[in-house]
Amino acid sequence: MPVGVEAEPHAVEIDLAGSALIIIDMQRDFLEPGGFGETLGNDVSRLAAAIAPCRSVLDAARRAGLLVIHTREGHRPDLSDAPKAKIERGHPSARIGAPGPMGRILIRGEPGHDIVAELAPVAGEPVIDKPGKGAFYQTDLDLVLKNRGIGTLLVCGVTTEVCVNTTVREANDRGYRCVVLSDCCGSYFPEFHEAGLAMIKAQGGIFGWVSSAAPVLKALAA
Ligand code: C5J
Repeated sequence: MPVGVEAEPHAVEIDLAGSALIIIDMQRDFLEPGGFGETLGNDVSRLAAAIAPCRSVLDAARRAGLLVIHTREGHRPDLSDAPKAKIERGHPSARIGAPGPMGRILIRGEPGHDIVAELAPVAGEPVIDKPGKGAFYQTDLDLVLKNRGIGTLLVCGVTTEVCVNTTVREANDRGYRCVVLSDCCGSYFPEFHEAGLAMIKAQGGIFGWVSSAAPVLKALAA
């Protein structure tokens, strides 16, 4: 039985049985000092506001029996899946693979690659390790979703204009309906957060819908 969720550019009907919550890259490397985000010169404290709303939606999704998927951006320890162009980009204080206070920067298995404690995955929740910004690129996410009959994604995570937007665009092209929860996303740049959300819901919802935690919590409790 579909439930209505207040959203922009207009309310959206969601079939909970065919919906999944996907939490993008809520990793220590992006949210805590000493990780990838900080090496790029960002104020990582700006992302902390997304944790509590994400946690509320995560708890509600678990209670409602929704499929919950977590993603992590990162690379193999030998960097064989890290494009040279990505490693050499810009002038970070430490490059991908270099040692840092949370282990090697953006490397799988290091403490910085972990999802923050508040949102840690539990048994049975798929964790998708991705080498790129989009969660579909070089991963089995599409297969996991198809096998579970998922057509709608409730999308949370960081950063709004980078990995959240890239994943939503990839999902939209693959036929998924995406509802992005504004207060469950975050950016180092408040103006990019707003622009990232605006681009999704513009033109009648060209990439999907934008809602927030409260209407989704209401729908999940229904
Ligand atoms: C970035 C991400 N910003 N998860 N990654 O490099 O958005």
